[in-house]
Amino acid sequence: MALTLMAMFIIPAAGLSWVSLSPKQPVWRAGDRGELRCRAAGCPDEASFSWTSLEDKPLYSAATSNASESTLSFERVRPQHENLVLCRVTCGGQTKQQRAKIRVYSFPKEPEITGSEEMLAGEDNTLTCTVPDVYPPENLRITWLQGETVLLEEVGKEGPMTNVSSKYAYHPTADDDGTAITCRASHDLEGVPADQSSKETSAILNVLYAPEDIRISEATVVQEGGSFTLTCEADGKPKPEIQWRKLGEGGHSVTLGRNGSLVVLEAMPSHAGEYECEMSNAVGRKAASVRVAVQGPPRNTSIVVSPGGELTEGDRVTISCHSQAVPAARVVLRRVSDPPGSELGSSHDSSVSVTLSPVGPADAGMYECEASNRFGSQKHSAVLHVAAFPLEVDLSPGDGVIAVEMGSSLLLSCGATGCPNPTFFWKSRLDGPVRSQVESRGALSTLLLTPAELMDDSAYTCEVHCGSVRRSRHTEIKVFSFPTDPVIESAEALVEGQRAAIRCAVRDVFPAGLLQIQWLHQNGDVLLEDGPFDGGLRNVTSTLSFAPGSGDQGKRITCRVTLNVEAVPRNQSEKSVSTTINLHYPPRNTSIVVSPAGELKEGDHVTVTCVSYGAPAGRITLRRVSEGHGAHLQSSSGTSVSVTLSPARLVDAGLYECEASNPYGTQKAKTQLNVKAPPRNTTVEVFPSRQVQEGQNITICCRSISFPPPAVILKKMDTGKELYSPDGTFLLLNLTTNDTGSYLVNVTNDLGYETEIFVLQVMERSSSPQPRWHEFIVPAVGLVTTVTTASLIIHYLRKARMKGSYELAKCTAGAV
Ligand SMILES: *[C@@H]1O[C@H](CO)[C@@H](O)[C@H](O)[C@H]1NC(C)=O
Ligand SMILES: *[C@@H]1O[C@H](CO)[C@@H](O)[C@H](O)[C@H]1NC(C)=O
Ligand SMILES: *[C@@H]1O[C@H](CO)[C@@H](O)[C@H](O)[C@H]1NC(C)=O
Ligand SMILES: *[C@@H]1O[C@H](CO)[C@@H](O)[C@H](O)[C@H]1NC(C)=O
Ligand SMILES: *[C@@H]1O[C@H](CO)[C@@H](O)[C@H](O)[C@H]1NC(C)=O
Ligand SMILES: *[C@@H]1O[C@H](CO)[C@@H](O)[C@H](O)[C@H]1NC(C)=O
Ligand SMILES: *[C@@H]1O[C@H](CO)[C@@H](O)[C@H](O)[C@H]1NC(C)=O
Ligand SMILES: *[C@@H]1O[C@H](CO)[C@@H](O)[C@H](O)[C@H]1NC(C)=O
Ligand SMILES: *[C@@H]1O[C@H](CO)[C@@H](O)[C@H](O)[C@H]1NC(C)=O
Ligand SMILES: CC(=O)N[C@H]1CO[C@H](CO)[C@@H](O)[C@@H]1O
Ligand SMILES: CC(=O)N[C@H]1CO[C@H](CO)[C@@H](O)[C@@H]1O
Ligand SMILES: CC(=O)N[C@H]1CO[C@H](CO)[C@@H](O)[C@@H]1O
Repeated sequence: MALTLMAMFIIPAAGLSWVSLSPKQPVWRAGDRGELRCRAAGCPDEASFSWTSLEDKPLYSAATSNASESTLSFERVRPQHENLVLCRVTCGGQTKQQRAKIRVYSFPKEPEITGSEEMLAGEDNTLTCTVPDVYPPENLRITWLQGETVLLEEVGKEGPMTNVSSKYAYHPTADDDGTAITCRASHDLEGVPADQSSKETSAILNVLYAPEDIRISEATVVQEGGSFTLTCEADGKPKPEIQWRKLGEGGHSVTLGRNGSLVVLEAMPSHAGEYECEMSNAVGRKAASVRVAVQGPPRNTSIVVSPGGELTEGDRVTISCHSQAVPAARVVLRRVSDPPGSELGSSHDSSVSVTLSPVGPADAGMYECEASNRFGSQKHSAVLHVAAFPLEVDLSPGDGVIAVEMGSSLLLSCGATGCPNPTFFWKSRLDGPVRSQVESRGALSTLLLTPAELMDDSAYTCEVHCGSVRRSRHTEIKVFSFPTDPVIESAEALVEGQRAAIRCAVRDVFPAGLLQIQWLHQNGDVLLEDGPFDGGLRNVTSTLSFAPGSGDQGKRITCRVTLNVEAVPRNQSEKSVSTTINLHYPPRNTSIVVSPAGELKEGDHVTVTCVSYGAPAGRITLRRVSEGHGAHLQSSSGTSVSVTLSPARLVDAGLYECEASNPYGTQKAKTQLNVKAPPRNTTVEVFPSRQVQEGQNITICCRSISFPPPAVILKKMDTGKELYSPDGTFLLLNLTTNDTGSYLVNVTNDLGYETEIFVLQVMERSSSPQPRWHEFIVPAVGLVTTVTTASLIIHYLRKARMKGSYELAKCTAGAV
């Protein structure tokens, strides 16, 4: 639009000679008043003025004009007033124009430095330099200077009016304190007057730092009662505060004053010590110390026994003496009872200690410490109590006499209590070395006697040494030998009434002189006391001469052997052996016993026993005697023999005989054994024949097996007539025909009966010839057996199956 307007008005005109605009390139300071004057020359009339902003913003001002000039004024110039301004003059149709470029700057105040007021030494401190209300900021240059040295240069950033600032990191030292730093600001916009273009400010650096470089007075030595002053100073900002304290032994501090100097007018021993001066300010603290020695006579001299209390021998004890003295005292530690001039220890530095290890009762007593320096001396004493070792010795087996069987082992244990490190010594009676094995370990020592021998028979002493203490225990060892039980030996057999010797022997006895042998009868009688015997190790025998009576049979005789050695337990010191009197005599009371007793029947079971009493038992024989012949049944050595009949048979009947014999004699016993049986196997024989002629005689033989012997009855069956025969033989004389008929033979004993029937035929006398013998004899053969008892006869009748095997005994025709 403006350009369009311009084109419209650039037309040559007459009358208006020129237009001036001044100033053409004003540089105004913000806040000042500024004006542009536009004048027209050559205009006859009243010229017309117009002001136009050529930049895209208002003019922010109004013009005042008269006929020849116009004034555009800015009461208070501001940056927004910057513009390219056009003044157009119109005069009589003629228009002319001029342009002016308005520039504004602002740089009203000196730079301002902050951050220098409280700087910390040794750290980065930020210093800030601020230039307020600068325009245009890009024309402002800030320069940090220290003396002539440029530390930093910075230029502002383009923009509206602003406060331009620069930060500078400063790392000061204590030395920088009080020095100046300058911030220079220069505005290099063209047109800014020289006296306006540069401003600067200086600031004094205030650097804070911890106390340093302490200066403290030197170590002080003062005599008691004198005065001393301690001084202390140090650099530091802010000014350090001073605090004095005395360092106590336990680290306790005593504040004495807050003054640079510490004055003590009258020094006491308690003033001695280390004094610390502490300097402190807000930034930090620092301390230094100084020793003060107060010279004087030794003080607080003390003797200390450690550990305290009652000491036991062998302990380790330290006796120390300390004195407080300046100058250092010579301290001497001695035992009061020692000769003058002797000392246990001494030193020149106020302290001495002596260690007694191990301490003994001899070390007990009063100890004294004397500390001395040129100002005086001081003594202190302490008593040392030392108890001897509470040594106890125990010997096991205990005190007294110990009996040890030869060949066995004995362990003597010697124990020590109340002693940390005992030494053991074993001695035998003659103070000689001990043969046996000694083993000592710690608090125990053992003496092993193995195997115990006669030479070990001695007294033994276990002596224990423990420091100053010696204790011993004794024991006496008696070796004995009594290994076996006695043995009774009899050379010959004891025979009633005959005197005989019985020996009791005991082997390897020691000491035989203490051996006692006693012979005792079961009834309590002491038969013999034997002993003492010859000493030494012996085989001992005692002989008892003894005539046994019948009443001694089976009684016991005891040989009691006693070894009267002290301390041998009774079950080892007394041994005995017994023997039973066993008298010898011939067999006695020999008898036969049949069991079960009473009547014996065939088929029963029966035992026949023969018992005999003899010593020694000898031999016993049982036999059966029948018809003069002895049948051996059983024999054995011992007191009895028996046979069992199972079952008993008739043939077992007979006389039984028992014979017992030993070297002293023989005895017999007999008994009859009967076996009962009812009649059986009855046979009847008629001689000469069952067919006879009238007038002849016949013999009837009845045989039967039976015991007891039967009664035989012959009965004629038709008439009932009976004949009795005790022996089974009937003699019938002068037979008649009437005798013809059947006959019954009844054989009876108390166990039963058996019958037999036969027929007899009596023929009338005739001339017919007699039958021949052999016809009758051949079919029957009789056998008669006589059993032992003479008065009774058993008819043992058997039908022979074999001709000629048996003999015809009693019942012969001729004998009838
Ligand atoms: C216009 O004003 C200026 C100053 O204000 C003065 O010097 C000048 O004479 C005036 N011109 C006329 C024609 O009045
Ligand atoms: C410039 O600094 C002055 C103080 O010096 C302050 O009042 C003003 O607000 C600052 N101006 C700007 C733009 O920061
Ligand atoms: C210390 O304090 C005493 C009195 O309190 C004063 O007389 C003296 O001058 C002080 N010394 C110093 C170094 O300040
Ligand atoms: C020395 O002894 C005195 C009293 O006898 C005592 O007050 C003082 O504290 C002792 N000193 C030390 C350092 O023990
Ligand atoms: C005792 O007798 C036995 C043999 O019977 C023999 O070996 C032993 O040596 C004897 N003892 C003594 C001490 O004579
Ligand atoms: C003796 O008797 C004691 C107990 O009284 C027993 O311990 C020991 O074994 C016995 N000794 C013999 C050899 O019998
Ligand atoms: C032996 O017989 C006798 C009588 O002769 C008698 O006194 C004694 O007791 C019998 N002995 C025995 C063991 O039967
Ligand atoms: C045989 O004799 C006995 C006793 O004498 C009798 O009891 C029995 O009856 C007789 N037997 C006969 C068959 O007669
Ligand atoms: C009778 O005797 C015979 C032999 O002589 C014998 O064989 C038979 O057993 C006997 N009879 C009785 C009952 O004993
Ligand atoms: C024939 C016969 O021998 N008769 C005798 C029988 O017995 C008597 C008496 O013993 C004798 O006298 C007979 O001669
Ligand atoms: C010896 C005897 O007595 N004989 C007599 C046998 O019997 C006859 C008749 O019975 C007698 O006449 C005998 O005298
Ligand atoms: C010889 C004899 O005595 N004969 C006698 C047999 O028996 C008859 C009758 O019983 C007698 O009359 C006989 O005399």
